Amino acid sequence: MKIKINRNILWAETFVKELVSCGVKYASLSPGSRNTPLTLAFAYNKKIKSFVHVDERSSGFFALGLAKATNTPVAIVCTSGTATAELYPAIVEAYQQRVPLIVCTADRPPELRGRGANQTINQNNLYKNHIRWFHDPGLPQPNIESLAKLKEEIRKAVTKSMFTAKGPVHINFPFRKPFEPKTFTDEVEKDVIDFAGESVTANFHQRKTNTTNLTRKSWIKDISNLAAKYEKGIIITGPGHFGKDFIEECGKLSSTLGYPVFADATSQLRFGSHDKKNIISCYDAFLRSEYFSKQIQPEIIIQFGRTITSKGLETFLNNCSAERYIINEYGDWFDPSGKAKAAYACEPASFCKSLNNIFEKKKINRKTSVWLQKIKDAEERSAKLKKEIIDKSEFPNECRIIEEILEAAPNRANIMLSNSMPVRDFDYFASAKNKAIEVFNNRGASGIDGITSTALGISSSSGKPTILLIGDLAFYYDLNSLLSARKYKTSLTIVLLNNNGGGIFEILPISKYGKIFNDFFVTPHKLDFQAIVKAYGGNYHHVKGWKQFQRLFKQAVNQNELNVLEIKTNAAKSVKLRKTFWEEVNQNLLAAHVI
Ligand SMILES: Cc1ncc(C[n+]2csc(CCOP(=O)(O)OP(=O)(O)O)c2C)c(N)n1
Ligand SMILES: [Mg+2]
Repeated sequence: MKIKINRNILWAETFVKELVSCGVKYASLSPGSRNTPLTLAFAYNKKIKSFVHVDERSSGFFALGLAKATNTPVAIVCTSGTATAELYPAIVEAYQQRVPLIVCTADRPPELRGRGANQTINQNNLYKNHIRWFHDPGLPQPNIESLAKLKEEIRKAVTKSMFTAKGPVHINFPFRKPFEPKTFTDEVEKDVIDFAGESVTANFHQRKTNTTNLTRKSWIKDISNLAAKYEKGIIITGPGHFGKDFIEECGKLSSTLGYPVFADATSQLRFGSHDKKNIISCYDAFLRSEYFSKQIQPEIIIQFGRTITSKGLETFLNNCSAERYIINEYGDWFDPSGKAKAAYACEPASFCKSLNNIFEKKKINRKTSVWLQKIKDAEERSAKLKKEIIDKSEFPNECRIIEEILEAAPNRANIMLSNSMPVRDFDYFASAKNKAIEVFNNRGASGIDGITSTALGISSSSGKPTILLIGDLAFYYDLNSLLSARKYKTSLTIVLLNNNGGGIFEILPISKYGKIFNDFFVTPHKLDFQAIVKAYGGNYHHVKGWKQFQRLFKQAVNQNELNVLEIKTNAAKSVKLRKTFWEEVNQNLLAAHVI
């Protein structure tokens, strides 16, 4: 018996079912006509949670947030034309940070391309410089062979985006009208429909790395020999979503070798209940002291995670002759200084474990080295000064807010840090805490676009209280995202630092250029954020003191609503406060002759 079908619908449904069987749980969609088959297939599939955003740019970043928080591939769907280009910023960020996204763009059929058809652009491998894989399955074909091929390509897409080429992948779907389910294009045998509905439960469990094999690798042996020889070593943990395994093994390695761990505030190592005795969080401040940094000359540096946030550490690495090795799952080269010896592809926890095994056998244990003590001493001095300066600082400023947030944040909260000063200030001022706080950022390409959307995506999939620390321009940039906060009643506490423009530029030499500087760089706007937030149905508070902040913040994070706590700051005053901190650290280290 033959059954009437619409081939586009059958194709799209097969696609979505296969995604679900591969473990995809979330999708972010935007409206349009050409993507009708895909949209319907997602909308009718109850095993996938679909969010709808009018603005594709916001949709892309929202999906990025969903994928970051769940570490699973998230589908994005949009129509043809400029809509596809709106996704580009989020794709770039996902590419740079290796966040798994399955980007699905709808396209015109081949006969309508390149001849002025409406809403038609060249979508062939559109994101080619920032995508891990591209596929165009061609027009839908309602036969078992073509459907089988489609399913295979979907499994490939998910495997690549999650494991073998982790990051965003792009599938461009051409569709020829009609799109609606009841407009039939074909009659097919029942076995075609049955085949389309069957799903192969692919084995997409986390890859297991074989540590015994690793110890046989010559480069692991080389690094272990160097570490056994050198007493002066540093472990750097850059931005990354390191889990328990790594934190434990890295702590053990640090302890065995007597190497301090310079932990970026977005590496997850500053927060949690693990042993933090060798975790150093004030390195940015003490390395800015020329006097101190000149005398700290490590022989070896082992670096995990992406490029570090700290300028002080970056300058130090530029001038440092230590043998530096970069270790991450894909061997990505995170080294703006160009001085690293090598970048090796290895899962960081397995790497540490292999070294720990080697050192256990060799009975190496230098827990209390003079080297480690020197660095810990500088850390203690800097931390003490930091506390003193922050405690006596006047309201408002952009430095103290970091500790205020950490103090008031509930255990197991997420904190998303906007680019520009928030992520930097967090790195300078966040001290280690036992609270299990997970830190997120968009430092892949460091855009100030899509930050709120990303935070909303994180909140929507993590189910944890989520906090966003953001400047006024970045907040303005992504106001469109607030519509989805209202629609989905997303819980998000936004701490908005409003210095009326780009405060970051105050630290640049261009800041001496008066009106031109103000008009072309700072770009003040005098926006009334209260009116804007209210228009989107959010709760708004103008914060006028630290005590009030604590009260409002605690109330907001428990509310399951959109809350914006605005603090009106002065960028120049905050610049002065940061400089005071760095100068006092320098003076203290000079006076103490700690070396
Ligand atoms: C998409 C994008 N456009 C421009 C920039 C350049 N940029 C970096 S920081 C910044 C100003 C950000 O201002 P705000 O969010 O208010 O933070 P503040 O500097 O005041 O801390 C700009 C325009 C960027 N990083 N990304
Ligand atoms: Mg600003």
